[in-house]
Amino acid sequence: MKKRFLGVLLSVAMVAAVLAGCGSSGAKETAAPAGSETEAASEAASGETEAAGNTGDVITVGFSQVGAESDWRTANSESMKSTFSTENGYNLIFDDAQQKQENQIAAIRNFIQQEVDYIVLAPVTESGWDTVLQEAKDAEIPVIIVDRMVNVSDDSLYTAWVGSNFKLEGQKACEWLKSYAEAKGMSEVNIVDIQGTIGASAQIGRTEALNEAVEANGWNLLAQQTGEFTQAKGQEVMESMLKQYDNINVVYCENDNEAFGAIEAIKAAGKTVGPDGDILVMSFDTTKQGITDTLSGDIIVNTECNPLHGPRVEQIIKQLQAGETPEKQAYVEEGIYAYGSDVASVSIDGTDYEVTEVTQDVVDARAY
Ligand code: GYE
Repeated sequence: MKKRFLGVLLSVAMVAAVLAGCGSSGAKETAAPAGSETEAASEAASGETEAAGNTGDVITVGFSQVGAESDWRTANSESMKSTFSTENGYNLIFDDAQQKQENQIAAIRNFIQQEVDYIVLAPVTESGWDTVLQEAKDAEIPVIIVDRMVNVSDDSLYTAWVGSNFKLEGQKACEWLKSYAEAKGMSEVNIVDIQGTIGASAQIGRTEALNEAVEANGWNLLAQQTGEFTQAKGQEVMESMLKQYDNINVVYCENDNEAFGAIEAIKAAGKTVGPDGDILVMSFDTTKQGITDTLSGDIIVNTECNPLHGPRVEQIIKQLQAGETPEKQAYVEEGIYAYGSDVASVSIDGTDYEVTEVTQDVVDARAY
């Protein structure tokens, strides 16, 4: 008797779990795009999903992620996955585009076919989205852009965006360098720029800020080349720059992983990094490893770029679910982290931004 009752309960739970995998929109059972993971579906298959009281509440989110190029990206993917979990009432279809826009476009078309409730897009580059976003709009699926921006002719092609002010990040880094160079009496700034993925907002903003600072301060910009936000490419590019120029004293890496690669290349070439070394390494992101390298001085300044967008995107979805209008564009607040206390703050367009000296406590507090 007891056994039979349990059996009935189990099958009810399994049916509910399978239903939960279908999403509230009654999504058709079409195949997920290649590289996609459907959380609820896989958990339902393994029988892990709890019986949901009201399966109609499950929200299906299709997330097109750029790739897995950096520590920042890993932290960002984890934030999205832990927020849009089955336990939190979501069916997340996660697609890794391996840094290719064509894969992102294919993923979005699949999400549309599957009639997901929301499409979330972390776009690899800014341009080239008009057609596919129009398709999503025609299908009446709200699109939320996260992290980098899209450059579209019509703003109504997306519902909301949340991410960083990449130009401001670059300005903070450059103002810091200007003050540091003054404080240290550096007679010349011979700088090279290892850029991010060309055409990505994070690259565009950070490069633009550097170009303006080079102009304004009379720095010597020796070379500028993409490292595609990866450690391997960062190392390769730094190696070749070191071969070409023997007077580099600053490298502006547009993310932490490029900085890790650049540091390897500098050390392999028999040169040193750090406050008393041959080359100052600048970086962006402040991931755990990045900030650890800032504590040692290997990275002299690291401008924060926050990857924890999961809860921010969820907030937008909650507002939409409640019939509210989320902010069209929202910037995340970010800090500046440096080795030592030579520069206390920087000022950009009349606003002061405090510089945090990295200590072991700061490193310990960094979760990703
Ligand atoms: O800085 C980098 C990542 O778009 C903000 O992309 C993001 C950037 C981040 O690969 O590490």
